[in-house]
Amino acid sequence: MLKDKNKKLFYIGNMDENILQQLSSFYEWNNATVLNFGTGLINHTWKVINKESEFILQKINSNIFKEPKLIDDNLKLLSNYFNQHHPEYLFVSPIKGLNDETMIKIDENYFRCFPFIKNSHTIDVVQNPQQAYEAANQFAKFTALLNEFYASQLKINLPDFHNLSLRYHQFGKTISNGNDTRITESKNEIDFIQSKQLIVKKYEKFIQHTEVKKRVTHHDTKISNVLFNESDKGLCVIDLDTVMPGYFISDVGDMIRTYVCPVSEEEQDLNKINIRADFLKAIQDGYFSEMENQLNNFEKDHFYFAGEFLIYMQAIRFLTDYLNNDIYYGCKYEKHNLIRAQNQIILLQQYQLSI
Ligand code: GN1
Ligand code: MG
Repeated sequence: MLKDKNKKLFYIGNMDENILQQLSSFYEWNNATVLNFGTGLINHTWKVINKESEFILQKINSNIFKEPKLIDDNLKLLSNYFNQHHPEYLFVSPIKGLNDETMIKIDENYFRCFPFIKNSHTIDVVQNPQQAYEAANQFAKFTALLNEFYASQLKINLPDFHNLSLRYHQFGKTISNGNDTRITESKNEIDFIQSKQLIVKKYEKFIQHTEVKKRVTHHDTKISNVLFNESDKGLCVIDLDTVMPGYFISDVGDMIRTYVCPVSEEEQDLNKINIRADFLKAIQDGYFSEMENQLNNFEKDHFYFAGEFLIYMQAIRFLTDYLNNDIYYGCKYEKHNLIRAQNQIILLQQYQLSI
């Protein structure tokens, strides 16, 4: 806990005290309480309670987002578009600091601060099909409202983020260059990934098809990236750092990956993994309620494939990271990324049996 003579900041989180003092002058916080917030794997997030106002403060992981400025540029483009064309849409933009910037650089750290939307909440695991419907509807609405927005204006802040061919290729390199002990230990998982290479081929066929369109895509559609109101109606989507031009299978796929199973990728008891068919149906209904008219038949035929694509890619990403000594996702216990990969492998097997 930290207390300063001039500015009172009550700090209960894992941030450098000196950085926090500097930030508080950009945002004029006084008498504020700063708490750890959220469950994201990449960026660090805090909630700041300053008198009557509440904020979400986020530090961008610049090991992953090499040019954090690009995120800021994209948010500005989107915010301007929504203001002009859909002013009724709740688009949560970062607020300006006293220097008039929406991104504050302190030493080598990049921060931004969002207003906390009153009476909103997020959820970590989807509990009922209605929540799945609402979330899918919100992600679809986001893409649908941006139909006329020229997607290729957006900066590519994570090149090849959902490029499955490249992820598979990187995985292939890692099984010869990675940590030898871990490679031997992960033989079953490596064999499994290789046995499903057909998914890569299907992905390549999909993206090469002339009718497949690139649209504004969120690329991280887990349920915790949707704001809900008190009656569990979706309000809007958040965590827009990975918004880039992309394919609808990325967004639908990550929803399937994270909503159809009653437990998350963090679950270590793999017996708890199963597919909830009614939740899958809810994702489809929620997504199509906004996007059905914008997708062509070829795309619609790949609705279920989206789940295979994304679960498989996430299994590859966790396993590759394990074999690379956890450099990307980090880990909270030994074998964390191996268990995450096993979790996604079981999920993929069960999903393929269910469709
Ligand atoms: C990362 O940080 P978070 O949890 O929002 C990752 C996603 C993965 C997810 C797996 C930039 O998202 O792609 O699906 O972890 N984001 C990045 O939990 O790599
Ligand atoms: Mg995210």
